[in-house]
Amino acid sequence: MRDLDRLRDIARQLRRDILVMTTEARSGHPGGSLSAVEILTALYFDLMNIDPKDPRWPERDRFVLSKGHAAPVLYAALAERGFFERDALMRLRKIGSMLQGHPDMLKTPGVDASTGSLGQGLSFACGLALGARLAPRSYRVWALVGDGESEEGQIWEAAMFAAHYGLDNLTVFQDWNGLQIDGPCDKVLSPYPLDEKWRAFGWEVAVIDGHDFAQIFQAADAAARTRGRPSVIIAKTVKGKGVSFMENQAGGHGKAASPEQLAVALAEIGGAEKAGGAVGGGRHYGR
Ligand SMILES: Cc1ncc(C[n+]2csc(CCOP(=O)(O)OP(=O)(O)O)c2C)c(N)n1
Repeated sequence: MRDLDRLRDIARQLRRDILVMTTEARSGHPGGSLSAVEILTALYFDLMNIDPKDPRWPERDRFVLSKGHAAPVLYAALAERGFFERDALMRLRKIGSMLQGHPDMLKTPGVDASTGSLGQGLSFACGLALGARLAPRSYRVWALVGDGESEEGQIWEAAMFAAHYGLDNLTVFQDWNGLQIDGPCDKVLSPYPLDEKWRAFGWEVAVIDGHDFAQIFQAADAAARTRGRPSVIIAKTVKGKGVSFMENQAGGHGKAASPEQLAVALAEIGGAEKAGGAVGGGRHYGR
């Protein structure tokens, strides 16, 4: 039996950490991180077979953050899961820090793929999934792809590849928040309708509310049972979810909250400053 209340508490903590670390860095991408919080919480605190004490365990499930600019949500999940100390979050985007603006698999424990150049991560995930079959190993591969990212042609080449090789150990979440850097995806270069496209490419498709844990688990469990083809879970989300002045705002794509805005945002998110945690850096944001 899954404890969804516990997962909601973790999600709240990840949201707080995303906001605090980006404000501290004075840069980064809170909106596209906040939209994916429930997906990463479900992955790192339930779905994935991982061991924080052994980040390079060969049998571990792999996760590829194909929309690499959402690094803050990945770092928040990894810290909360125990891959590294929470203090590290406060060095996001600092020179020499292991937490760079985009994930670096050579620097950060728990990061399986270096990403940030949109469109490439799904191909990397396909390679990992095919590699599991050839090794053979029983791990699953998970990826998170943006809807704006899906305007990249390479996403669809990877989609074709995964279906051609019947990569049923690959599950993709697509963060359907409707926005990308310059505005609504359907105005910039429409990737819609997403479900019909994936189906046409030979994928098993589910469409869910990406903030609803019950729906995430139902779709992920169904994907794990699917044989002979890869699965995509198209997750309807809200960019900036949880913070009134960040929700559905394309303008804030790569903009951190000011310290004053942060206090308001943390009050809206709720929860408490983490005891003993360095997030807040002794500055006690949001009190
Ligand atoms: C190849 C490449 N082109 C452009 C960019 C700049 N860029 C960063 S984020 C972004 C928008 C991505 O939209 P989406 O995937 O929907 O992300 P989300 O809205 O969920 O944050 C763009 C164009 C990039 N990182 N890589």
